Amino acid sequence: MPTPVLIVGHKNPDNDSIAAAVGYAYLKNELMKQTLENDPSAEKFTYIPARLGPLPQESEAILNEYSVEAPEAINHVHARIQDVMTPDPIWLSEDSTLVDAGRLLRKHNKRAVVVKDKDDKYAGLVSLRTIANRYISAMDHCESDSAQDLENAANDLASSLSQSVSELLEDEVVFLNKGDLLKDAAEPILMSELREGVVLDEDGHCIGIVTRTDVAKHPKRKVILVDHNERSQAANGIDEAEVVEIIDHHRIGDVSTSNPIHFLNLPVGSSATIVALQFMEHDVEIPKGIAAVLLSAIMTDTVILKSPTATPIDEEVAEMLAAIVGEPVKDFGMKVLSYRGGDADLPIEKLVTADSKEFVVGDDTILIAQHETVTLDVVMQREEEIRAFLKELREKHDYAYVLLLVTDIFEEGSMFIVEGLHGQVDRVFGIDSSKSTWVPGILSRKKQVAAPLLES
Ligand SMILES: [Mn+2]
Repeated sequence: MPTPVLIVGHKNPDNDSIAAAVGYAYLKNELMKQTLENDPSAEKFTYIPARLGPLPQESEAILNEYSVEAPEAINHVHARIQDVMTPDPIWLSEDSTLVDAGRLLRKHNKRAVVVKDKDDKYAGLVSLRTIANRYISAMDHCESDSAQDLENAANDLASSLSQSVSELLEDEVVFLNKGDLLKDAAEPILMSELREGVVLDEDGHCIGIVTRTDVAKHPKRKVILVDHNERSQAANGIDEAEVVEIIDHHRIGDVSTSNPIHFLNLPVGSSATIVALQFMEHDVEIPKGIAAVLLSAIMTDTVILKSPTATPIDEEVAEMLAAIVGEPVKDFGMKVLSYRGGDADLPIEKLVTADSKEFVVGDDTILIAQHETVTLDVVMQREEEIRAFLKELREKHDYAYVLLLVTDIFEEGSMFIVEGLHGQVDRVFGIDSSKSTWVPGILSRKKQVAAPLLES
């Protein structure tokens, strides 16, 4: 069995955390295949992409569109029963005899055998201990060493051999679920006389056995972190896990490891960019689906390469991936952002106030809000609703005016929507903002809008 290695992004995952996990798991599994071709005896690992929360809308859409499997949802990386159990334990049917049990235990050198009922469900456990007790109880006949007593004991033993196992089931068995935390299960197992636990599934089938030796192993789950390297953002139980690699593009945080690891952190626009670079470094071909997933994350993390965090490396990688996908970068990016649903369904309050700031101008207080978009027309279809909300805000907080900039990052300009006394805005920008007005070149609220308004 290959050792599983989880590849997981941060809590509350964004598209980059999903994409980097999916892409990197694919690459690592390909590299594992290559390793095994060269050396079949090499240690085997299987890389499993995982996520610590729901799929973002755009991730779900892209994964579906390109038929790429979504990462598995997990809640933590604590060691679980299933990480240590011996799966598919040896078993006997209910009508088996003690002889059958003894043979099986000897053959497999085990301490216990599962008894199944006719529906294949768990019926009980026969252990060496029960068998030994049965054996010893036959000695009750040996009150003396007389030939008669010994013969009685021998007869009793002989009859026990044909006894059904269902009469000899252990009564104090510890039952476990495969998802139970190992640390919670350890004590009951160590305390039980049997010192083994039985793992049942929801339907009552026995799927594994955990011995006290298994519990004592304290296995650490292996984890590769992508798109984060801070404990606060990492899976619960991260301190108990073994972080074996980190791929990230954020500031260096506080995840620590006991061994040197492959820690790749680059100041680029997305973790997906770094994953794509790793494909190139290892000369592994990127399938179309994986290319689409990675490109989608560059698109969302860098807002189609328009964000100040986007670098020339992101641009190059995006072009390379877009060539594989067979769509121009910008078209693909627009598609991904449109999957976010965003502008059409965004609650009005979020659209207006998610990025808004009050400023004091003389005796007046004003509010300048900004909403960045790639679908200006969709936003402007909601103009009436927006204006009603701006009016409400103004009355509630007694602003002189409220200005919403709807900034189109492609057209590189902003639509000015003003409610209230718009004279100042008109003077400073040379416009008539009694109705919504497009002002080209305005992208920065701070530098290009707030500053001149405050200085006027
Ligand atoms: Mn990211």
